[in-house]
Amino acid sequence: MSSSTPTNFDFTSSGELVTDLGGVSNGAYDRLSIGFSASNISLGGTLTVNLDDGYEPGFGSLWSIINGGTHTGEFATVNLPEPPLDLVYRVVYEADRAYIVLTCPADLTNDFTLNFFDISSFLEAFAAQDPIADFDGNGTFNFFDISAFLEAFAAGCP
Ligand SMILES: [Ca+2]
Ligand SMILES: [Ca+2]
Repeated sequence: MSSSTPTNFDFTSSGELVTDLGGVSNGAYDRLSIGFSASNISLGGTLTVNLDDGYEPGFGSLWSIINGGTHTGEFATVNLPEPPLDLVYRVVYEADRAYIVLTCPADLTNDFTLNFFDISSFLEAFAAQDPIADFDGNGTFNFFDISAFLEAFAAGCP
C-alpha cells in the first residue's frame, strides 16, 4: 500500500466533460492534469469540445485534454466542432493521456504525416471492422472504403 492517496476519476455514463479550445499553448485550452500516476481514470459519458469565438485551429493542432494517471475506457459520445475543409478531429486515447488532434483524414496514426504506417493502420482497422476504417461513413466495410482511403491518402496532408 502506498502512503499517498491517488484520486480516481470515474466519468460515469451520465457525466459530461466540456472543454473549450482557444489555442494549442498551455492555458489556451481546458486541460485536466492528474498529479498521481497511480490514479485511475475511467473514461465514459460525453466529451463536448467547443471552440472559443474567433478561434480557427489549423492542421497539426494537438490538445492534450487529460494528462496523467492510468486511463481505461473511452468517451461513449464525443461532440466535436465542425472541422475545417479536408480535415478531421480525432480523440486519441493512450495509457496516460487523452488528446484531440486536427489532422487530414488519411492520417490514421494521428502524427500529421502520411506514410506506410497509416496504410498499415487502415488495413488493420478494416480487417477489424473498426469504424475509423469505414471511410465513407455508411456503416459497412467494402471496396469503396479502401478506394476512399487511397484517394484521401493520395490527396495528401496540407
Ligand atoms: Ca500518419
Ligand atoms: Ca463504408
